[in-house]
Amino acid sequence: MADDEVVLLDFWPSMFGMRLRIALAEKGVKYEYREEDLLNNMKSELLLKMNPVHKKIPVLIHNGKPVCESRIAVEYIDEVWKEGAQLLPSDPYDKSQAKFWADYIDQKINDLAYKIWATKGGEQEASEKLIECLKVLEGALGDKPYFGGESFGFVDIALIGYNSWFYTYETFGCFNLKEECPNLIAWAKRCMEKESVSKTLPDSNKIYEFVKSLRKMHGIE
Ligand code: GS8
Repeated sequence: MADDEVVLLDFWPSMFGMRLRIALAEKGVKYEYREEDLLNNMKSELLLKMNPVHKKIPVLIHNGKPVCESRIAVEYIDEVWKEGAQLLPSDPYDKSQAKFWADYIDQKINDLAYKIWATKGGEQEASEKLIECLKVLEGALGDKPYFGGESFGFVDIALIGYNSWFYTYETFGCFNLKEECPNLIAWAKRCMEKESVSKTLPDSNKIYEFVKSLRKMHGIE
């Protein structure tokens, strides 16, 4: 796989993009990172060509061929680069469970989180619902160090990018996740000890400042 050409179309605050960055780091894959200017809605020709259906980042381009949708791309990375950490379990049942929880994350978290920071008025209800979902995830984690058990994997990758956004949700939603979900926060801290994660996730304050500027742009503040 040494001659592979790997390009990632991404946008720095994206928790979806972070998934691919972490997965590629876990596998030790070298790639070219290309930042899309989504803030000014200036999508590159390459992005429009590689993801003509959704026109969204992240897109993994492997030897000229695009893989869209972050969960699908993480699974692809796991299958193509067998060296490095295994991200999805081989056991069919365990794999189904990992996919179930990653799907739960995508069905629930982002929409609620968006309502917290991008709207005025609905923050409290969305915050309560988000905390409920995070508690469900905390239950799924149980006493294990990572969602899949002893090693960092697919569900951890699906969720951990949100850790850089939690401070923003807490600030605009007026809640404290360490009080609400202490085990989940301990899990996030554990994940942050991994280089693939700590080197990928932007600083929480940088996300907060970014969100404040978005709110200004959209006339929320
Ligand atoms: C979501 C990607 C996405 O929302 C995935 O890859 O998992 N289900 C997809 N990408 C956003 C940026 S992150 O919020 C995006 O590219 N938005 C541009 C647009 O909507 O035009």
